[in-house]
Amino acid sequence: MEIDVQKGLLAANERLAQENRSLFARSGLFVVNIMSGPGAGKTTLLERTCETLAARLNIAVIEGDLQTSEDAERIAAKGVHAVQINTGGGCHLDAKMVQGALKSFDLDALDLLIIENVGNLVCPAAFDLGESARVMLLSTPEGDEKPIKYPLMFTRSQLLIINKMDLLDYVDFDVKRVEGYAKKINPGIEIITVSAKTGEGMEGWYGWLTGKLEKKS
Ligand SMILES: Nc1nc2c(ncn2[C@@H]2O[C@H](COP(=O)(O)OP(=O)(O)OP(=O)(O)O)[C@@H](O)[C@H]2O)c(=O)[nH]1
Ligand SMILES: [Mg+2]
Repeated sequence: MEIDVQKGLLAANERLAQENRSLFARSGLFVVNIMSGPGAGKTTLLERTCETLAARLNIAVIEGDLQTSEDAERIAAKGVHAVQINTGGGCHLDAKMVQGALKSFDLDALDLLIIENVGNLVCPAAFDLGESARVMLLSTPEGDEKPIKYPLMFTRSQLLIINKMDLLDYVDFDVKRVEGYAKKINPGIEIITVSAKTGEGMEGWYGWLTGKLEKKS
């Protein structure tokens, strides 16, 4: 019975995700869903991304959080239009919440929409939002065994960004080990290493993003 309810929920979400996907396609918009555990550095990465790319790309951001509008305020401070969705305790965004937030944007005028999902290593991976690509962030203090403990998120992502590389000397985190685990779970996954704090490696992320945008146009 419980399984049926879960299946029904996911099927209803999938229908709305397809509606979102059609809307995005009609506007030629590239949409990225960024997922990670709490505090891996999603908003920091997006702040720096907005600082660097907003001059040449029309970017908007949807921020998902349990409560507070702190993350949307951090993005708005960079001059980028950001809308906060509060899930009221829910551990992930769903396609309906995103559909509601889309009313705040002129999709035709945008080049890139980035959705920061709720910080959680499990739930967000199960819910399609209609995005063009899923990106997962794993930060070095979280530990290098995460791909085998939380495989779904690694399976569902096209890109893994390993963040907080500036802390590598202080934590037990073997980048090669993570790469090995992640590729075993998802052979097609691309992997880049960055520090959203110092800016190290961020060109790799910008290159990935702009490559996807060019392919789309
Ligand atoms: N040392 C270091 N700290 C970082 C880096 N990126 C983010 N942080 C710090 O990590 C903490 C969490 O960063 P956020 O960007 O808020 O993380 P988040 O994933 O958006 O967090 P939630 O939205 O709560 O899930 C902050 O104190 C950041 O300054 C990094 O590359 N290196
Ligand atoms: Mg955040």
